[in-house]
Amino acid sequence: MIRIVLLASLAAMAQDSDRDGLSDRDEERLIRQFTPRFFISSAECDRLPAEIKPGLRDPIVLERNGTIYARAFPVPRGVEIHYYHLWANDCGRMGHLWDVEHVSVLVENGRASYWLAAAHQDTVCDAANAATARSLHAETHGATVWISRGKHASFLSEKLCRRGCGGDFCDKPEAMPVLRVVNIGERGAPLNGAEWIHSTEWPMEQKLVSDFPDAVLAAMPKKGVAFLYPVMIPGQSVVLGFNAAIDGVGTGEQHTRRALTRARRWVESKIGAP
Ligand SMILES: [Ca+2]
Ligand SMILES: [Ca+2]
Repeated sequence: MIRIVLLASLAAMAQDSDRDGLSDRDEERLIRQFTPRFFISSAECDRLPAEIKPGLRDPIVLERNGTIYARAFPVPRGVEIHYYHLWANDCGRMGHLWDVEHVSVLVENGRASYWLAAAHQDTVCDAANAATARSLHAETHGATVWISRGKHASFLSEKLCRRGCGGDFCDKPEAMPVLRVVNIGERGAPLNGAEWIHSTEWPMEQKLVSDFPDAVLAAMPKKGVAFLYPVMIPGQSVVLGFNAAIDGVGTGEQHTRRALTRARRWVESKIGAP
């Protein structure tokens, strides 16, 4: 009997429900250990990240209650963890339904090595910012992340929170309560009812890729927090002058994707493709 119980508990420890090679137990431990500390504006117009109704193909908001969704998966250098804050509305200027935002961390040998905060991802205003975990003093626990009011871009430094084409503000920051962190599993095996990761109503599925390919690691700042694609900044300074590009995010999709592709090709020509 004892042996049967022991084998059962060992099997539970090794269980890998989302079939990515990382046990449920390790995923849960790492997700909990590295959950960031989020700050939002006290004037935030969409209140808190949303809890999404489980088990449905398309997202439906259950409540705006500070639920964070996470994903942990093995990569050649260790384990990558994504923390998604899903907002029912982008309520900045020219807002829109659904706002899928995230922060990532690369964990190597049990310690965080790099943090990356996505901001206006895949738009001309892309302000992805990154840092070594050491420079953030966040090697063994979550980094501090500022979320811009209404637009919900993520920043690893409060000071950088104005560069997403001038539409980001991290004013009157206050600690955001996190109700729970839910593991969404993987693309082929969603967990906890996260079938909505495949929905075409929001850009969730395309974010289920690694944020730390070799080209990104090569562009990482040695010290402090920096924008990951400095090539974007000259273009952003132009649109910052008109203070309007942020309004076009999500509407001029073809244009922004072409611009992003051109910019990424430039980066890759300098530092090598991923
Ligand atoms: Ca797993
Ligand atoms: Ca996983």
